[in-house]
Amino acid sequence: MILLVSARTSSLACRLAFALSGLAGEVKDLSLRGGEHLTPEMLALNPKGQVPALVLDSGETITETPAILLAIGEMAPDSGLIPAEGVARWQVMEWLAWYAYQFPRAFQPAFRPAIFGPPPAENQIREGGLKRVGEALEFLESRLGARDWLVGDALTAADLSAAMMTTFAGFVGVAPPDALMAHRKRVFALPALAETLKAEGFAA
Ligand SMILES: N[C@@H](CCC(=O)N[C@@H](CS)C(=O)NCC(=O)O)C(=O)O
Repeated sequence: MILLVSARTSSLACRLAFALSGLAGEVKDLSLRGGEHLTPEMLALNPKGQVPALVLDSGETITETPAILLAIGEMAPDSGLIPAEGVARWQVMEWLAWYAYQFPRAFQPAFRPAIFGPPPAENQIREGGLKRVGEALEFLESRLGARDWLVGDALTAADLSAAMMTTFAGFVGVAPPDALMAHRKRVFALPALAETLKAEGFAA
């Protein structure tokens, strides 16, 4: 199994999940700037030309963060990343669907306003994105409350996508609320993540 990623991009949550899962396989870190995700070999594995992508031993490729997190969680049931059944499982899926909707609509205009409109509109587009980043963080904070984890009393895949949003907020200059910083610290402190976080360029 191979997980295709690129450091400090939206493949982070899947990379963290892979590290926590203990699954055997390779993590391949591609340079997006260098176009390594767009070579014929990589496009054959993932015609979307994006990371993350999970190439299974069968040769099939799974893309899209929620689907990859679900696959990793189900292949490693003891990790607790995806609860086995019931309300907790549905709530984790709810968070992953929320992430998949909110992340691009908030962060893409914040990071790359030019793809949404001509130069005169860029600042307004960026501002709109930054506002939505702030709103998404506030919502996350309100649902986390005083708890350690978003669903139940242990870490799930929902916490990884949330920690990624907190991290990316910092990249675009939006200060996350204290509770989310503490939540991300909790995630990043997991010993099983140390090597991955180092490879992603996050200080220990
Ligand atoms: N919906 C996808 C989005 C993945 C995505 O946007 N990947 C970006 C990195 S942040 C990418 O690979 N971009 C390559 C490119 O645009 O050439 C997911 O959630 O997995």
